[in-house]
Amino acid sequence: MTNDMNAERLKLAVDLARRGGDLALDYFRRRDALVVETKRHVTDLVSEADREVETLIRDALEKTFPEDAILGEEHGLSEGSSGFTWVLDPIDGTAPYLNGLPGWCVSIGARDGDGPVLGVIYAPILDELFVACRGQGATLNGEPIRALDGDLRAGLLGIGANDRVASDRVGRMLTELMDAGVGWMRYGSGALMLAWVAAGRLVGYAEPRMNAWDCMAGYVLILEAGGRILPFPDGPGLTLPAPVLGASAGAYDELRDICDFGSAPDW
Ligand code: 2AM
Ligand code: CA
Repeated sequence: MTNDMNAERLKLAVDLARRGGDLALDYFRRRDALVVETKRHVTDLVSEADREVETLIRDALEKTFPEDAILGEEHGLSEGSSGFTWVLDPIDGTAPYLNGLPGWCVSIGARDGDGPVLGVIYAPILDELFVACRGQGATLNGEPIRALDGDLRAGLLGIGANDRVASDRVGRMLTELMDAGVGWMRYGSGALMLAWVAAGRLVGYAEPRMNAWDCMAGYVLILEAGGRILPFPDGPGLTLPAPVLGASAGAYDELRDICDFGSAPDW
C-alpha cells in the first residue's frame, strides 16, 4: 500500500470515528429509550446504538474502499481483495455505555499484509481522539504521546476479564500480579485502556480473551507510542477470541511472564 492510500484511509477513519462517536453520544443521552439485549451475560450487551454506529462506519468504508475487507463486532466479516482489513468496534465498552458510565469509545483499526497499520480511538464523553499510523507515531488530540518508561510498577496496570474465562485462572493472574507489587484497575473498555497505555496513563493492559475488534486500533497506538504487544492471530484466527496484552517496553516481558497467556492458547 502506498503512503498516499494510508493517508486517505487514516483521514476517513478519523472522520468516521468522530461521526460514529457523535451518533453514539446522541443515543447515550437518550439511552433510556434503547432496547437493551443481553447477549449472554450482564457484561455482554448490545443495543440499536451499537448496530447503527457500525452501519454508519461500514457504509462509508465500503463506498470509499470497496476492495477492503471489514470485520466488525456487530455485522461480522465482509471479504475483500485489497489485502487491507478494517477491524472495528462501534462501541467498545457497551456495558458501561448502557449503564450511563463514561468509559466507552469507538475503535477503528486496520491491518494489512505487514500487520497492524491504522488505529483510531475516539472517546466522545472525554472528547479524546487517539490516532496512530504505522511509522508515523501516535497522537492524542493532535499532540504526540508515548508509553511510560520504567517497569511494571511504574504505573497502573489495566486488567480485563469476562465470564468466558475460568474464574480460577483470572484469580490466579490477579494474585500473581498483586504478589509482584503491581497496582491494577479494571474499566469497561479494553480498547480505551489500550489507548491509555499508549498515552502513558497505564503501564500496560492484559485480558485473557478478547476479540480483534477490541484491540486492533489500540495495538497500533501502543506500537507507535514505543510500547510492545502480544500479536493477535491473523488469517482465520482474526475472527476468533485470543489473549490480548500490550505494555510499555520496560514492563512487557514481566507482564507476559506473569499472565502466562502463551501456555493457554485455547482460552
Ligand atoms: P464490548 O464492550 O465491545 O463488548 C472489557 O473487559 C472488554 O471485554 C471490552 O472491550 C468488551 O467489549 C469486551 N467483552 C465484553 N464481553 C466479552 C465477552 N463475552 N468476550 C470477549 N470480550 C468481551
Ligand atoms: Ca462492542
